[in-house]
Amino acid sequence: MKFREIISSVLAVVAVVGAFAIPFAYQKQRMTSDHNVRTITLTGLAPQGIWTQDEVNGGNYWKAHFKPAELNLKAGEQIRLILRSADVVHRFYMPQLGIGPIELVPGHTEVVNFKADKEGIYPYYCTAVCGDCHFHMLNMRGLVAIGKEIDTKTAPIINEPLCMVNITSDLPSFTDITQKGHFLFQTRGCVTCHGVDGAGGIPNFNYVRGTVPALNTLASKMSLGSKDEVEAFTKALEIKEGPAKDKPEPGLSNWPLSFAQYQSVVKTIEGGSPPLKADPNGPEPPLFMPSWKENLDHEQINSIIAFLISEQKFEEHTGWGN
Ligand SMILES: [Cu+2]
Repeated sequence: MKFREIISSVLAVVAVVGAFAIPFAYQKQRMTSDHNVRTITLTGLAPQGIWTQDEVNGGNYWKAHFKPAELNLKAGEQIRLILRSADVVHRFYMPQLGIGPIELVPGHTEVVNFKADKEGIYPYYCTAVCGDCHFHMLNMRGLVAIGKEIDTKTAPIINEPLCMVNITSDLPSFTDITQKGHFLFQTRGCVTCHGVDGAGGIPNFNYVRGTVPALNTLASKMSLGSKDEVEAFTKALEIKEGPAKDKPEPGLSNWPLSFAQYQSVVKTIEGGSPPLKADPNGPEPPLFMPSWKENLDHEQINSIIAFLISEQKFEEHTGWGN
């Protein structure tokens, strides 16, 4: 055999063996690494406003009531997170672990690989306003626990069935504007971020103020200094057209200022406002004030403002010098 023939035979053997052995070795390596990877599938569901690990398909989507995901991970686990949407566009965001925001289009799958090496409990959210139920679990919030157990008793879960109320057709009639405002505050989702009765205190990661602002001191921000002034401003809110700059309400000490502040509150509710970052180079805070102008009309906004100013606590004056 000539030298050249020997070389070409050797090469042929190498090629044949390689063609079988290399994919096999690759497969083997994949199998061993897959073995240590835990795969978790999370599906975003608009009608419940939750993420679920349940299998969601065309057959069970409308019938089933899915269980919110419970993610308890072992410290050090390698995770393969498969993200899906069952219906509309959701946006998955877990800022503390640096995952997302990832847009989830129905029919597509997104995969995120990460190592669960940071012990703690981390929230994740949907940051796309995906439907009426979006807000009711604090913007589709779920929790990932790494090396810890989630205490379901203390984990704040917002009253989920509230979002099932069809707001437009089920809106009860109210004679009292403050009560109507309270109902809207509870059912339209304001409560999930701004807290019960607007008391605030919901953490917002990398937000300059740390927690979502309280709204129960709105009256003093609107320069309403007493219960009487709140009542007077409420009268202006009760008028169908709402307060007007050139129609000062009697009994208010500083109508121009109160009116200007009122206008700025309306502007924020209608247009939304982006949250300021604490660390400018850090991730976007997950909770933000969206624009409500598509979901709340002017009278509804005025009734929410009436409710919020009624929540202000004023110091009692007894008239005896204290
Ligand atoms: Cu959403």
